[in-house]
Amino acid sequence: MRSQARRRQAAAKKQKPPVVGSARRAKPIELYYWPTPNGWKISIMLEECGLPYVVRPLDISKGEQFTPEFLAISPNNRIPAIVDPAGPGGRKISVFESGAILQYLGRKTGRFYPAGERARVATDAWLFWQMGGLGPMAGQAIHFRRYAPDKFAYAIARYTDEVNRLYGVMNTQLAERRFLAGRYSIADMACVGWVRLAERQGQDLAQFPHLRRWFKTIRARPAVKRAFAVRIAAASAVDANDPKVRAILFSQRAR
Ligand SMILES: N[C@@H](CCC(=O)N[C@@H](CS)C(=O)NCC(=O)O)C(=O)O
Repeated sequence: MRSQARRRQAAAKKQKPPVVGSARRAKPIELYYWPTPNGWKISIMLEECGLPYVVRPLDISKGEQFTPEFLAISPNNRIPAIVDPAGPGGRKISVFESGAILQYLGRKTGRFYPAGERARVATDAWLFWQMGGLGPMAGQAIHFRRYAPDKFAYAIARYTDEVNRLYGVMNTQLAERRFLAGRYSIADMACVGWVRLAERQGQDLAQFPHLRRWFKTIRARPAVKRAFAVRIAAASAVDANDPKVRAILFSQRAR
């Protein structure tokens, strides 16, 4: 009897404890990050969900997005990307594309990404609207307004107008809803960083009162404040007029 008990005790010692609850979250998610509207989406979601994470700054002005190690995680050579040590089946997973990361974290936590089909469809629609519309158009508006070597009037007008139209779409949607898809969700998190840079896109929030109210509401959330407060000193020192930086960021072709 006694030896049987000893054997059981020895076997129990050998067995690793099941990984559950907070223990499972002991290993933080790695966030490959640079402080830009696409990067902010994910730091906001991680902060909102209270998920432990570590920031891995990836200096896109120095070309760190092209290292083989990073390309294995993010084949599009863009931030953000995450590595979650506790992915599906308890195994590590890496995810790139900010929209896919938001959906992944929403499914993982069950937060800010409603499970009910109607609410999920609305959330997806606004998330894809951001990914395919607001993000790319606002990015081009900023590029032609701030970074293009010449002031191409046609390009500036085209992208500034399109962003203006998109802001109008949000403003109309928000006239009767607190948030884009009804309740606060990953769709709002995807958009807020772009609206934060409205001025650089040639937009005045005074023209969009409902959008401005939405922006102020989200910006006041403690998690959003924490996400915006993540400082990367090297990023503030980047000089977009430095020819080396411009060659890395603005002349990319297939490799
Ligand atoms: N569709 C991508 C876009 C990501 C993106 O454009 N990231 C920029 C920073 S906001 C980047 O990494 N740029 C690096 C480069 O241009 O090489 C996403 O949403 O994740």
